[in-house]
Amino acid sequence: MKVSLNQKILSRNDDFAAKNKAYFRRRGILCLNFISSPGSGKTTVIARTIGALKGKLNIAVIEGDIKTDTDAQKIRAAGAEAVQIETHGACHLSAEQVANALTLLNSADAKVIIIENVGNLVCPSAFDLGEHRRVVVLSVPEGDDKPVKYPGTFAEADVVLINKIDLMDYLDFNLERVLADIRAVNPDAVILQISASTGEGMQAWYDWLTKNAGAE
Ligand SMILES: Nc1nc2c(ncn2[C@@H]2O[C@H](COP(=O)(O)OP(=O)(O)OP(=O)(O)O)[C@@H](O)[C@H]2O)c(=O)[nH]1
Ligand SMILES: [Mg+2]
Repeated sequence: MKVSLNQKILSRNDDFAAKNKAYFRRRGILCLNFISSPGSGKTTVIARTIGALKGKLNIAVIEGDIKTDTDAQKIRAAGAEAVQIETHGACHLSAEQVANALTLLNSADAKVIIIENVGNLVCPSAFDLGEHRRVVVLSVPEGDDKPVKYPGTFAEADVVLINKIDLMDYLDFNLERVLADIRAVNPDAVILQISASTGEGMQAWYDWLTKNAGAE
């Protein structure tokens, strides 16, 4: 009984994901789904990216949080349009919520839509939102054991951003282990080391994004 209810929820989600995909295709938009633990730096990465690519790549953002619109406010302050979804307790975004958010976006000329999912490394990876690529952010203070503890999320990443590398010297973080553990479940992911605070390593991320958005 429980299995069949889960199947129904996922199949309904897949229907909306297909609609979202069609929406992105019609408009020539690249859609990214950002997944990570709370506080790994998703909003900071996205806000810095908006600032760095202003005038070159038009980015709009859909923010997912259990409560508050503070992340959407940060994105607007960085200069991009943002729609906030409050999930009121749900630990992930659904494709239906994203479909509703798309009706509220005015950015007719957006080339990229970034969806910042609810912060955790478990539930979001089970729900296709219709995105083209998944970006998983892992930050140094979280510890170097996360890829082995949450292999499913890392296995489905197209890009892994190892963030907060400015803190590497102060914390016990075995980078070689992390790289090997990600590679073990996902040989193809692009892995980039960045600091969204200092800007170190961010250019490689901007290059990946502009190339994949067809805006080189
Ligand atoms: N030292 C350092 N701090 C960072 C970096 N990136 C983000 N932070 C800080 O980490 C904290 C959390 O960053 P957010 O961008 O809010 O993280 P988030 O993943 O969006 O968090 P949730 O939306 O709550 O899941 C903030 O205090 C940021 O200033 C970084 O590269 N280095
Ligand atoms: Mg955030």
